[in-house]
Amino acid sequence: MKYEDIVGNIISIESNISKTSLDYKKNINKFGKEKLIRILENMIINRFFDEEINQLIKEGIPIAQHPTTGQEGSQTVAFSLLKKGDYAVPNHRGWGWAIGKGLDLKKIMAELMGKKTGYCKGKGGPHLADREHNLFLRSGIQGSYVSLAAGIGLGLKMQNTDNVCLCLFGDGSSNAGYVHEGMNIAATNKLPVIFFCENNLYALFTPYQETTSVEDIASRAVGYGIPGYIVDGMDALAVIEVASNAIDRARQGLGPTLIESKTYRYLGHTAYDKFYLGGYRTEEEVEKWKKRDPINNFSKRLIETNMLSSQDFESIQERARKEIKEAVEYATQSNYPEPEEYLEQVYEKKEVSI
Ligand SMILES: Cc1ncc(C[n+]2csc(CCOP(=O)(O)OP(=O)(O)O)c2C)c(N)n1
Ligand SMILES: [Mg+2]
Repeated sequence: MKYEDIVGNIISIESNISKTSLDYKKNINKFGKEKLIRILENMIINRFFDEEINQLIKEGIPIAQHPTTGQEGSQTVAFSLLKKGDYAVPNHRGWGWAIGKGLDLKKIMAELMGKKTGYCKGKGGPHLADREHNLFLRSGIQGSYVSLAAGIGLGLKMQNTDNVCLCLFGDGSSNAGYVHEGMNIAATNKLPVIFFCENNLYALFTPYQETTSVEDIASRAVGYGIPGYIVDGMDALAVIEVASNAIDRARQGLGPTLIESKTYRYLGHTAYDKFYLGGYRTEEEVEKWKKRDPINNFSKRLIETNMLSSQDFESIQERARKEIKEAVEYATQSNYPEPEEYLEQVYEKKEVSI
């Protein structure tokens, strides 16, 4: 605001909220059968992959797992919209970002089991990364990756490409200091970054209201001067619409968008969380969210509009189960790295003159 406008006045600042209702039929036609079915496939693979890992853990195979079950309409969908050259910056929650970005299930599973056939030769475990798909590493420092995404965005802008960077973070992590730094830098420099916040109402065992002062994280976009959207994360079609627009905007050099996807994890914070049902959340609350299941919702809409038949839906599920079984076999049969290989890829070998 210009100084002259302030003199003699008190200025109040308000953010306006507007609602646009979704035209499902129009959107289904706009995005087309092939794309929508591929996204549904990813969501189903993600759900079964989670189930399989939970089962492996029960059988005594140690895998660090933060289940995505319930959130497939959210992160899995958003990452499925990226091109191969786009950058993906994930958080700790689940594998929807890896599956959406098109990584190979066999190599994901091998990495999670610490095998040398995995994406990081078994040394990353859940901290997956892959150069070929421009999947940045899954960091353990909550929120830090938001400023890393801004750095990637700056790199992309300097390279003058039309690739974008999609960054995932949770409601709890949204309160870390470097989230503000990253968003401010991205907004100021119009960097091609999409900030995708999954608000699943809990950070570990703490309800959202106890950690966050605002009702909607998306409202913070106003403070950065960028567009902010709240979207139903249980509704794949709504996420496709909002995330596609934000990706297009970033590709066109118009800068970042903050998306808050309201979603819910059906299971615990990790596979070892024993309190997620009836502990820090009521069974009624969990059941209420399950009624809006993202896979049921999306497949129903596709069947209603004749994009998908019930038989096709069955065969997608069969294929997903088969692929996951093959991934487990591949990972189980693969070897662990040799002791002498553990320090490889840690330091670069270089001649130095002193
Ligand atoms: C800087 C930092 N603080 C604390 C933790 C411990 N921690 C791991 S997951 C988590 C909760 C994250 O919650 P949220 O961002 O809402 O994501 P969600 O797990 O709900 O997907 C916390 C606090 C951490 N990993 N890093
Ligand atoms: Mg959360």
